[in-house]
Amino acid sequence: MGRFTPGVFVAAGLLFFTGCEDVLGPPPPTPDGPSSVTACVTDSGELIADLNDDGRPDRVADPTRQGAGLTVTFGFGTPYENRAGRRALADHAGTHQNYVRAAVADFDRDGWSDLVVVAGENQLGDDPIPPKLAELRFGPFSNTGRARRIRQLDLGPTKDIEVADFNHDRYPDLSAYTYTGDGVYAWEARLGEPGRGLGPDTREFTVDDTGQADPSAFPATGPALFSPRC
Ligand SMILES: [Ca+2]
Ligand SMILES: [Ca+2]
Repeated sequence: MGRFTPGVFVAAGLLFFTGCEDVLGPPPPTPDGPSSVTACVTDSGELIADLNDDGRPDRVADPTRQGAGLTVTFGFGTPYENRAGRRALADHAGTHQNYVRAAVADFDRDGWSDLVVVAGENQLGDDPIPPKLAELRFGPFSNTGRARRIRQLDLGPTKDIEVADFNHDRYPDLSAYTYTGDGVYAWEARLGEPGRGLGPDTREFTVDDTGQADPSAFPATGPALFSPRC
């Protein structure tokens, strides 16, 4: 009793991070119901929704449509505007991974937009490098990308991601441009499903594994098909 061992310090450190009581703050409390802000999409394809459940609309923009330029403006159009790019939304991983890609959509259609984050080392050379981080964070999520409910995704070595519509149901899907090695890329689809959104058990298929797939040819639907126009 009372002896501090390295194991005690490791355990304390794990509690510190899993409890999210560090400078990046905690995730929003679990909401009682859907957001009071109705999600909509602007003429230029930006999603307007309350992502962090503070009652103020937030704006999601990604001019690249491939997860590489995602920026959220929390409190958009209010005196409380606060911008967060994909690295800030990736939590601690955002500051020390070579690449970070992020996408936002309400994948499980519970009325709260969700955040997908993929991060790791850049793909280079013969062997694919699995991502260090591949997560679906169920909304609402904080200005630092923290959520109470997180699901690990089995995305392979990934270069780009985007919100897409493959099977024309009401659930947003995810398009992933993945590295299969030796300079060859494949284009994969992960289908959003009721209740689960995305996960290792949701349906997936390869759209193109010829190595010729050009990410600029992705069906760049973004969130536009899944929310009404503003
Ligand atoms: Ca908000
Ligand atoms: Ca959701």
